[in-house]
Amino acid sequence: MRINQSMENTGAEIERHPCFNLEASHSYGRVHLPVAARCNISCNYCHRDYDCPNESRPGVTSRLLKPEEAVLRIYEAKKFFNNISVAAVAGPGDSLADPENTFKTFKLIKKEFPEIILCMSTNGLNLAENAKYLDETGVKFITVTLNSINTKIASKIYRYVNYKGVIYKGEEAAGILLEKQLESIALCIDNGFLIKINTVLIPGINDLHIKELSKVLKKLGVYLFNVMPMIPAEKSFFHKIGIKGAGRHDIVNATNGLEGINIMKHCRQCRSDAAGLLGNDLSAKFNEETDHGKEKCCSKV
Ligand code: CLF
Ligand code: SF4
Repeated sequence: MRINQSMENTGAEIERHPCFNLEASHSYGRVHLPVAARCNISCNYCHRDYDCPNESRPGVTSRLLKPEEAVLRIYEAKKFFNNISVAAVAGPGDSLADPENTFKTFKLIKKEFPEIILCMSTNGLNLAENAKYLDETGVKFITVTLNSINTKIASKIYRYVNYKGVIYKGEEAAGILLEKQLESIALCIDNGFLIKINTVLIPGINDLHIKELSKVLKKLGVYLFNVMPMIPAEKSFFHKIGIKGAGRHDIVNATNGLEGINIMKHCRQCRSDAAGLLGNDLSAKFNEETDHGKEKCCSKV
């Protein structure tokens, strides 16, 4: 199925995307807009009092923004750092679990800041069914968190998957999630989206699986592969049973020698309300000075 209308400028936009391009990260910044509260799966390293650890550092509660407040957030961020090239929705839940706010936010930003690149991260469960709307909205850069292509391994990572209102568990849940992830990655790549894969490295669970995973991603035509260390959120299942987070050395060991795929090495595991340069998060600064977000993130699915 061909869905895309407007991918011809993606190449030029990479030059201004701080995550997809290391060079750009030195001078261009991004703003994360925490408008997506809910999640449709349950990762064992996550606790829903905290930001989504797939694209943010756990242990920091966020304030949710309404789409209109998200636009104001960009104006505020620009006061501190003007060279904002990317606006993204990266949680604190999943961007597409309840996509209304995410799409409304993107539409408002496109109108107010047509030059800003739109970016989004998701667990991929609802991506295929939303790909057409993302394309129409002008989103070209998408991150999918894919932790395993083996349902046995994946069943140790996810407590449940809520697909279209039905709760699945165990390998059945892992199978549904994986099928939707692979379907949506292939669909998006076929239609010109630039896809980055985030994989959360979990010692003893998927750390020996990265090479196999990278081969599948290469075949699919993924643009960038980002293996990030798991930081178990306090009160998460992994935290409770004592599974330790991964360190930088685990990432180096797991990604060393991978061939045929670009490896991201400059990820900062940003908060879902991060702003500015990747290496210099401004969110704390303007969170103190402004108070557009009133609702605290503590949204259970
Ligand atoms: Fe945000 Fe992610 Fe878009 Fe970047 S972050 S949604 S691609 S604009 Fe970047 Fe932050 Fe790493 Fe993400 S450094 S956590 S990779
Ligand atoms: Fe938590 Fe993110 Fe997993 Fe949802 S996708 S359960 S918010 S880590």
